[in-house]
Amino acid sequence: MSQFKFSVGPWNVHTGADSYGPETRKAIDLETKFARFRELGFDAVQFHDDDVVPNMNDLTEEQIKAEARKVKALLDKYGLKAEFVAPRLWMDPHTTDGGYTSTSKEDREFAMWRSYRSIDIARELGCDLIVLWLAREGTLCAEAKSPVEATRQLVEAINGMLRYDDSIRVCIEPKPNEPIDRSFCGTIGHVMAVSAATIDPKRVGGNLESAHAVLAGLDPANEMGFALAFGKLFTVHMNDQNGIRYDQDKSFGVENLRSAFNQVKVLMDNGYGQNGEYVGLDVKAMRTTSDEDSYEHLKNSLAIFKAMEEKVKKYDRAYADELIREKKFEQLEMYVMKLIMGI
Ligand code: XUL
Ligand code: MN
Repeated sequence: MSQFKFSVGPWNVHTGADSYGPETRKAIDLETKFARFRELGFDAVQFHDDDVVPNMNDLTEEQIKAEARKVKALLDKYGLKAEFVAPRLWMDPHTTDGGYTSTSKEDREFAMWRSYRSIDIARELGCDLIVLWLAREGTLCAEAKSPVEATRQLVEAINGMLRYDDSIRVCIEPKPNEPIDRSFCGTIGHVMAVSAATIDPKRVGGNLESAHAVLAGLDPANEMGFALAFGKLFTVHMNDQNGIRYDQDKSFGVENLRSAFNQVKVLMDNGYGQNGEYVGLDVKAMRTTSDEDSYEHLKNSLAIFKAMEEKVKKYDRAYADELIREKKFEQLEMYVMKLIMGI
C-alpha cells in the first residue's frame, strides 16, 4: 500500500510520433484513458488547457467553461480528480518565440489570454493549480531577448494570474533547455527566486521533473529538497533520464535506482503529500511499444515507485545515523546499495 496519491497526464499515453518519424500506435480517446488510469490506481489527471478544450482559441470564454464542464463530468464518472491545468503555449502559432517573454506584445497578450482561460478551466475541473512549463521562454538566438527584461516579464505574467484569481496557485516546471536553447528559468532555484519576487510568494511554487533536473546536470532529489525547504514543492513529475541529452521521460527508476530511492526518500522524509500533493508521472512509452502495451510504462513506473517506498520504509535510520555520526560514509553507501539490491 502506498501512502501517496498518484496523477498522470493524457499525453503520457501517446502515439509514439517523434521529431523523426510518424505515429507507431493508434490514438486513444480521453474517456478510454480515464478508465484505464483509474484501473491502474491513479487518483488524478493532469491536463494541458487544450487537452480539456481542444479548439479553445475559436471559442468564447463561456463556451470554454461549458466544454470544461463536460470533461469534469467524465472525471467524476471514473472517480478521478483534476490535479492541474497547464497552458500549452509552445504548440500555438501565436507563441513560436515564447509567450510571456515574447518580443511581440500581441503574443504576450495571447499568452495571458490562454493563462486566464487555463485558470477558468481549472476552476471548472475543481482544481486550484496552474503549471507553467516555460517551453519557449528563453532564446534560440542568444541576443534575441534581454534576460533581465524577460525575467521581469515572467514575474509580471505570474502576478497577472495571481490577481486574476485570488486563490489560484501557480507552479513553474523548470527545464534548462529543449525546445529552447537557453531557458530563463532552468532550475528549481530559479523558480524559488521568481516565486519570491511575485506579489504572493506562498501561491507560487515548483513542479520538479526528475529528467529536467538531470538535463540541468543536477540531482533530482536535491532539487526536490530545495523546494521542500521553502514549502514550495507543489507537485512532481517523476521519470528518468539517461544523462544530458534529449528529454527522454523514461519510466521512473529505470536508469538510476539509487536516484529513484533518494527521490522517494526525500518526499517521504519531508511530509510530501500531506497537504494533498500528488506524485505525478511524466513518462513516455518507447516508440517501439505496441498498442496493447500502451500503458505498460505507467504500470512499471508505479511499481518501481512503490517498491522504492518499501525500501525507504526498511531504511534503518538509527543505524544510518550512527554511521553518519562516525562519518563512516563508505559503510553508509554500501548499506544503501545492499538495501536497494536486496542482498
Ligand atoms: C516537457 C514536459 C511537459 C510538461 C507538461 O518536458 O515535461 O510534458 O510536463 O506540459
Ligand atoms: Mn513534465
